[in-house]
Amino acid sequence: MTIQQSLEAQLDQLRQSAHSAIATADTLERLEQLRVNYLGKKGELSQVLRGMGKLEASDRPRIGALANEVKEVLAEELDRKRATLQAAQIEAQLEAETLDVTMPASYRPQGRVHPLNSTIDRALDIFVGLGYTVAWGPEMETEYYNFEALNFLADHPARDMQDTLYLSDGNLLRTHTSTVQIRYMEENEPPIRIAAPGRCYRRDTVDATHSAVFHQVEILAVDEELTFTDLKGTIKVFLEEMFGELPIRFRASYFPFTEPSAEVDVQWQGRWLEVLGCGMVDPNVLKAVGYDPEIYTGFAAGFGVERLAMVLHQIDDIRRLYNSDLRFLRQFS
Ligand code: 2NL
Repeated sequence: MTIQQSLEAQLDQLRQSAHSAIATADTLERLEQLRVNYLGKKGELSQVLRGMGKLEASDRPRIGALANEVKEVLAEELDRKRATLQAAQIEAQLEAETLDVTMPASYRPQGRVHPLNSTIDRALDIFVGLGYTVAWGPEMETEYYNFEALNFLADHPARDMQDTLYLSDGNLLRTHTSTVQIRYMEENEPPIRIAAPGRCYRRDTVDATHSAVFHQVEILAVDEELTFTDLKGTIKVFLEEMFGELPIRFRASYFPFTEPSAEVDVQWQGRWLEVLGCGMVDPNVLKAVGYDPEIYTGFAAGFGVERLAMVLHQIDDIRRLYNSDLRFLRQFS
């Protein structure tokens, strides 16, 4: 066999083995390895061509052309195979990243507004509709804001350690949201109309109708020439919006911070039920915040949110409102 024939045979052999290796390559890495092995600088084709030095000069063009043809054919096969493998790779990636929109969603229970909050919200909506502004204040208070400014005498029983939660530093947990109204009056001149909702505390033994933590909404209006009639009209509108049209009655009562004072009952499902307290702001309270009681008068009212929610929803035990039993709470929307 001549050198020329031997080279031709080698090139043919190279082409065939490369062809089947390329056909069976199943990764891009493997394909690149084949390219380097067959067509790279130190690859098999280069090694065959090194043998061309021994050829007659007249035979070189033929073998050269043949070598070029093998190189081009293999390069083209490599390109085609690379394109196929790349497409398959993208296809596999898309397959792996597919979102299954039919998969069941994770369960997220729907929350509801707590009956205490919905009662507060309803009351505030009514007062905001009447032109009142909602005011907030701290739950930890001083004796001054909780008692003195509200005309409680120094020896009033409510100030007793028996009834009020005092903190070791001499502060206390507010027993009503009147504190918010005192603070508001200190900062604002009449006319004012405010509603003060919030959490209150008292030192009490818990039973079906008492809780050491409870909520209150108080309202306060101060202006020139406000009378008890304005108070009665406001309370009537509020109770009618809260309960619907129903009989109401005012009974004379006593609070340190109002004079005169009254308690209000509604006739609800055949029985008279007390739902709030109210009165004309005591002149001593107006003086304490720097308002002139010769110019201004005011009326105020307060109610316990728990009691109102219990009446509205026929709840028999206040502790249900604090148990966080979802079977109970889910009944209210
Ligand atoms: C009740 C009675 C009431 C007030 C609260 C008040 C506030 C100021 C001045 C005067 Cl700053 N009065 N608030 C007045 C009358 C009654 O609440 O039974 N609450 C549960």
